[in-house]
Amino acid sequence: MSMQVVRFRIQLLVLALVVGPAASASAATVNLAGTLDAAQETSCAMTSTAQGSATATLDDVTGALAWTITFGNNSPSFNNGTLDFGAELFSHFHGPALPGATAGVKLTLANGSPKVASTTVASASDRTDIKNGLWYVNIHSAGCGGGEIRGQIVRVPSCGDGIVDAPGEQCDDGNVAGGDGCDASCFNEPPPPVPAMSGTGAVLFALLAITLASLVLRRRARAAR
Ligand SMILES: [Ca+2]
Ligand SMILES: [Ca+2]
Repeated sequence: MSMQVVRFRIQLLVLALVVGPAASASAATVNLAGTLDAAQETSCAMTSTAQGSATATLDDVTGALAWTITFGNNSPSFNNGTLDFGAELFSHFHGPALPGATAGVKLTLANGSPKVASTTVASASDRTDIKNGLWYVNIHSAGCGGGEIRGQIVRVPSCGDGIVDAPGEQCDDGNVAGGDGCDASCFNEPPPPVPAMSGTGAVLFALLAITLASLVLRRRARAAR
C-alpha cells in the first residue's frame, strides 16, 4: 500500500471521528386552515347560508395528515352539521386546484360535524400540493349535489414548519428548538460548539494523529537521505 493511500485512509478515519454520524432528516409540522362557505362553491346555483371551518396539520416527512372540520347553518357557531338544501350527501378533500377551479376527490370524509380524523398521505406530490394550498374541502348536499359549501385549505405560516416566512422569520429548520443555529422563534443564532471528544473516540483520535505524524516524519527523513 502506497504512502498516499495510507494517508488518505487515515484522513477519512479522522474525519469520521470528528464529524460523527450523519444527522437524520427531521419532520416539519405544517399548520393548515380554511373557512367553508357558499362563495367558494362553483357548482351550486343557490347560495347557502351554511359555513364551516377547518384546521389541519401535515407532517411533511411521514405524510400524517390530521384534521378537524365543523360546519352548519346555525350562525354564528356554524357547527350543527345542517345544510340549507338538504342532508349532507358526502364530503371530500379535493385537489389539486386553485380557488374557483375544481379537481378530483383525494380523500372521503365522514359525514357530520365535527369531522375529526387522520390518515397518511403517501404521495409526495400530494403533500406538496397540500403545502401549496391546492386542496379544498367540499360538502355536498341533496340540493347541491356538486357541493353546497367549499373551503380552500391553506398553510398557516408558523415557526417550525420548515418554510422561512419573512419578515417574521430569519430561518426555519423544521423545529422550535434552539441551540441548532435557528432558535425557537426562528431567528438565526450562532451554531452550537463542536462537542469535545471523550473516551474511546479521543484515544483513537490521538493514536491516529500520532501514526500520521510518524508516517510524515519518516517520509521526510527518507527524502532527506
Ligand atoms: Ca415558517
Ligand atoms: Ca431550531
